[in-house]
Amino acid sequence: MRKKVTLITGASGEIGDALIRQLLAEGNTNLVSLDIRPLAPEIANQITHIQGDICDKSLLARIISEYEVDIIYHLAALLSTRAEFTPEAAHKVNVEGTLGLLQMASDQSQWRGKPVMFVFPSSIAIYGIPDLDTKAKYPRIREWEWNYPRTMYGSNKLYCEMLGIYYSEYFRQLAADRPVMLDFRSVRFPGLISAYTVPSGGTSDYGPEMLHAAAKGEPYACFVREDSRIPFMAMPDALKALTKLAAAPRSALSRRVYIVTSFSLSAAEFRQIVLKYFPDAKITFAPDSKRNDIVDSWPADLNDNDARRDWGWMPDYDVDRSFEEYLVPNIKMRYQTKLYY
Ligand code: AKB
Repeated sequence: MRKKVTLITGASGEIGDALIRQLLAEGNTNLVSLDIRPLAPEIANQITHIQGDICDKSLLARIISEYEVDIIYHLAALLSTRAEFTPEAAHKVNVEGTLGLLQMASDQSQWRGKPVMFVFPSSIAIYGIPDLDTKAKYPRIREWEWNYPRTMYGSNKLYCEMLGIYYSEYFRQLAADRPVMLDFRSVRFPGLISAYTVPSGGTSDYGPEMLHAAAKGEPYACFVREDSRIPFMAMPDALKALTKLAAAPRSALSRRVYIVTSFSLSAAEFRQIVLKYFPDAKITFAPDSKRNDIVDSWPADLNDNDARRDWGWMPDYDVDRSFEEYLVPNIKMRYQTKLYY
C-alpha cells in the first residue's frame, strides 16, 4: 500500500517553507516536498524531501509510484520580475511544470477513484489595468475584471488557473465515460510579506525589502514611486487562505479561483509604518519606471467578498496587527539572533 501524503512543491520558497513549518507544527507527518533547492536545515530531517526539477516527468512518476498523493500545494514558480528577464524559462517552470503536475493529479484521481485536491496560489499579477486613471476608477477589483496580464508571470498564472479549471471540469468532455477529475482550488494573492524570508524576483518585493532593510539597519532605495499602491498580506494569512480553502466542502464553493486580500498601502504609507517601528531607517525613493509600470498595472485593492461568503475567508491580520504582532517582533528577533534562512 502506498502511503497517503500531501505534496508541497516550491518547498524551499517563501510560502513553501512557511507552510511546511505550519503543517509540521500542527502534527502533520505525511508530507513530501519537492524543490530544486534543499530544505532549510531546521526542517530538513522532519519531512521527506525530493530535490529536483518540477519539469522532470520521471521524478513525478517516481513520486506516484511511492506515494498516494492526496493533496498538492503547488507553490513552485518564477516570480514576476525574474520572469521578465528569462520569459521562456519562466514559462517552462510556471506553465509546463504546472501542466505536468495537473496531469499527474488527474491520473491519480482516476486511479484511486477520488479527486486529488490541487491547491494553487495565483496572484494579483493576473490583472493588467491600462493606466492610472483607470486604476483610480476601479479601486476594488473583482475576480473577473481586468484579466489582461502584462507580465510573463501574470500570463502564466492566469493560464494555469484555466488549466486547473479545465482538468477539474472539462477533461475528456467528449468521452462516453467521464473520469473522476481532480479538485482544483486557487487563491489570488496580493503582495505577501513574511517576517522570516525576503522574497526574490518579485515586483511587490519593495514592501518586504523596505521592512527587512530597516530591521537590519541598512539603507533602502524603493524602486516604485511614493504614490504606487497595491494590496498586501502577512504570511500567516496567506497560509490560512490556502489551508482554509483546501478544507472547505466542495459544495460551498461557487468558484474555483478566489481573490483573498488583507490591506492596501501606497509605498509612502508603507514607509511611514516602517519608520514608526524603525525611526532611524533610511528609506528613499528611486523609482525604476519599468518595474513601476508593472505595479501600476496591478489593482490598488481587491474585493474578496466571494471568498468571505463561500468559505468564511477573513484575514486575521489587518495592517496594524500585521506589523505590531507578526512582522516587527519576529523580524527584530530574526536579525538580533542572526537566524537567517
Ligand atoms: C511578484 O511580485 O511577482 C509576486 C506576486 C505579486 O505574485 N509577489
